[in-house]
Amino acid sequence: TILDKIIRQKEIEVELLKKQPLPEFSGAAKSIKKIEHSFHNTQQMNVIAEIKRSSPSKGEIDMAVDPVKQAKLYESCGAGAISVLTDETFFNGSMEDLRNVRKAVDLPILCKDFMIDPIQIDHAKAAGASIILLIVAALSDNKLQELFEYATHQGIEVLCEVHDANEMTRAIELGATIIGINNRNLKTFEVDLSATEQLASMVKNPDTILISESGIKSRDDVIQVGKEDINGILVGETLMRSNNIAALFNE
Ligand code: IGP
Repeated sequence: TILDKIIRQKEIEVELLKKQPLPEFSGAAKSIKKIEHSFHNTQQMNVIAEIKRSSPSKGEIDMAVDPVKQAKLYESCGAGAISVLTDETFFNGSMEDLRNVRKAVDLPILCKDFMIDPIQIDHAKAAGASIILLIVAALSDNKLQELFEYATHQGIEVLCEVHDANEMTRAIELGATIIGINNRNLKTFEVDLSATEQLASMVKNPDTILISESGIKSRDDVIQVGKEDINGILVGETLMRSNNIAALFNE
C-alpha cells in the first residue's frame, strides 16, 4: 500500500536525520489544549487549517503556495490551529515550511508527517511544532507508546489518528486525549465521512479533543460530521483550492 511505501521512505530519511545536527530551536507554538478559545468551550466549529501543496491521492493542489501568507490568512479567518504537511517526498512540504509558519503566526501548529522515530519529534520541536501526528495504522503498539511518551515528555502534544474501531480502541488504551478520526483510508484513499459517525461515540472521556479529518468540502459536510460530539475539523484541500477562504470560514 501507499502507506507502506511512505513508511519505507521514512526509514531512509530517519537514518539521514540522525547524521544531521539539530537545527536551532525556533520557539514553541501554543498548546492546543491551552489556547484561549479552547477547543472545548465554543459554539463554533474549530478548524485546524492545513498547508498542503500536493498529495499522493490528489496530485498537485497548489504547488506555488506561500506557506507564510497562507498561514496568516488562515489565522485572520479564525482558524484554531495550523497543520503543516512537512513530508517532502510525497507531499512536497518541509520542516522549513513549519519553521517559517511558526515565525509568522501565533496559533498551535501541528507537524503533519509520518513519525516512526523520536528523532523526527526532535526536529518537529526544533522547528516550533506544538503538536505532532501519530498514525495508529502505521505503528505497532510498542512504537506508538514509545513515540507518544517521548513526545509528551518533550512537552509536545499528540494528535493520534485512527480510521477504524480497532485503531480507536488502541488510541484510547494508549491514553491519547487528542484523537483524529481520519475519514480517508490511508491504504485505499477512499473517503467516507461516516467514519466520524461510527467512531466518535467510542470516546467516553469528556476531556478528549476529537477532530474529524479529511474530505470535508462543504457546509453540509461540516454539518454531517458536526452531528457527532467533535471539537474540531481538519481541512486541507478545500481551503488550499479556495480563492475565498474567509467566505468558507463564515459559512
Ligand atoms: C486534510 P483534506 O481532504 O481536507 O485535504 O485532508 C488532512 O486530513 C489530510 O491531509 C491527512 C493526512 C493525514 C495527510 C489526514 N491524515 C496523514 C498526511 C498524513
